[in-house]
Amino acid sequence: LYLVFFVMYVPGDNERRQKDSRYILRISEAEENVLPVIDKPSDDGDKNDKTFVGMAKVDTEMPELPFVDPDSPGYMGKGVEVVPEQLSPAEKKLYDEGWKNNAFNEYVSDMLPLHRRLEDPRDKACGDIVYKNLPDVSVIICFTDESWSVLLRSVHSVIDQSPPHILREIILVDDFSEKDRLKRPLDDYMSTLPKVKVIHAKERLGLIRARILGTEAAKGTVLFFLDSHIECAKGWLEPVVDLIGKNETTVVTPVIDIIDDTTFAFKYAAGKDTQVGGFTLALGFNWHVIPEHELARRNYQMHTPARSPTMAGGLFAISKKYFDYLGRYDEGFDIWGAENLELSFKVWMCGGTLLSAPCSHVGHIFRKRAPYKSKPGQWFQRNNIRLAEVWLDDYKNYYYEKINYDLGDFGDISSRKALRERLNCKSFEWYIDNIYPEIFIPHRDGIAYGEIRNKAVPTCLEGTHHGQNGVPITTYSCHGKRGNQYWILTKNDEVRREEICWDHNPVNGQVTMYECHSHKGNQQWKYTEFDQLMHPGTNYCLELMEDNRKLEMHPCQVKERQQWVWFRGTPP
Ligand code: UD2
Ligand code: MN
Repeated sequence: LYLVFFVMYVPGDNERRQKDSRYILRISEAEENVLPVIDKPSDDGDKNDKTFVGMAKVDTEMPELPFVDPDSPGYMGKGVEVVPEQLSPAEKKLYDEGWKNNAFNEYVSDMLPLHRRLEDPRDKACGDIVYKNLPDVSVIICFTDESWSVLLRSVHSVIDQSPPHILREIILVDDFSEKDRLKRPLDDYMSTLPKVKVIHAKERLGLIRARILGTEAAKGTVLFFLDSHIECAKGWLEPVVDLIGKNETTVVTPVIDIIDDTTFAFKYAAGKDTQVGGFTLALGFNWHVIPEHELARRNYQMHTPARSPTMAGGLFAISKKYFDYLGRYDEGFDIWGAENLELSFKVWMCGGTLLSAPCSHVGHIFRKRAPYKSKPGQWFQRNNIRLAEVWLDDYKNYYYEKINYDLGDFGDISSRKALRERLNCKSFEWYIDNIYPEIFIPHRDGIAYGEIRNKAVPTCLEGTHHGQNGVPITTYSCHGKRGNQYWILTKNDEVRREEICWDHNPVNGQVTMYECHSHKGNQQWKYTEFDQLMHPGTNYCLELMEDNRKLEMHPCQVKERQQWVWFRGTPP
């Protein structure tokens, strides 16, 4: 394919031709499994390069979609409300079992057509872009005991929404499911779809090793990994594959929209194409708004691919050759977790680029709990320790402190360390400084640490979040145990704990706990020379009311009820 690419290359200006043909030649000369050194900087995909005519002849023909009744439930991505109290006892039983087995509403999924139609979620500008660098793709979907209707809808949505000449195959890796339906009946069903192959693992591999098994069978130039509870929207494939076609060391994620776990409404999370992946030093993945420097680099165009420090993990594409070069995943990772950060760190530290393609949308069912039998705590922590040991350098200590240095037996990591050495990857510090400078690092970014005590009454400010934005802060007797009374005042004028910040609600004046957005505004706080906690947006200060419990925002005055002191001030 690269050879075709080379032959069909139409020269642009001289200098560029020289650079690019050298790059292409090196790739075509490459030995198996050894990626050539690519001295061309990673393509950020912001130039819509018209000098390429592409690798394969562009055939924009799409498969003909089967008829779907506009009156069918969930049509155009609409949600379906089912009131369990109104179901017959037999149906209610199905409804409950659906939730129990899947941690989403399988009962509703079973009502929806397998080829349901969705709205086109993309930014208008996306529809006009012509993608020309389109190598063929192996889609890899791993699953364990997935819901039948959800799995089938995932597979059909891939086939229905992909140009056939790009989609080479879909590899379904059954990670040792117990449900009988996912054995013979699944094989029979899929045998009617020529591009779909099913591989049954002989033991439970966990999603990480299951993906590796799928990779080994894959024949496409690009691997596109998907979870088994997704729906692809119109035009999902080309914007992603094109970026890899242009540069083999670019790894790309689609925008992940939300399929509601209860109603199956497809929600084009408008905010999601303004966000990229981040993480905390406690090794939690999170989303964060695209920082100003990146908005500027993209000329404030929302349809331009955005650099993303990390990926959520489930939905992304990578060149097969590059995935092999990067050592795929740590095969010592069990069941679930940490592989998304491992690959993200590796891509950036070892010379690649991770981009989010705003014109590509795939919906995913986000669950509130994992449906797996064993406890996530055990394997997840062990995976994280392996990750920290190999990639985090001294930064690993933040995570280790969090788990009280309880490292246990995390197995042999020498081959992973050797990989990092062999690929000559940069330091974690380089990654933080250059790729994710927005990350919150307590000792670097804090000014004051500890509990916040009122001067009039020895009561402390307390706040919880637990995944819920907008919970007001309260007061409680000081307990001196950090926890929910531990606060950090930052150089960026925030009062925060990890990723949660004080947020001033303009409607009722309450101070609430909210995910930090780092854009000041309602999360900006000044600690004044009179020890007041002042919100510059309103010029009001936090005051302890006469009942010694309630908190309110009031015009600033120098009085003890508006004075607060930071105690026991050490960084975490
Ligand atoms: C997210 C990712 C997921 C993975 C995980 C961290 C998204 C949308 N999802 O969690 O892909 O990166 O973070 O590891 O970014 N599975 C198996 N064998 C197992 C366990 C799971 O095959 O032992 C399958 C499972 O059926 C599913 C996929 O792996 O298709 C991901 O699992 P998940 O949906 O529970 O993970 P999720 O979305 O919570
Ligand atoms: Mn998932």
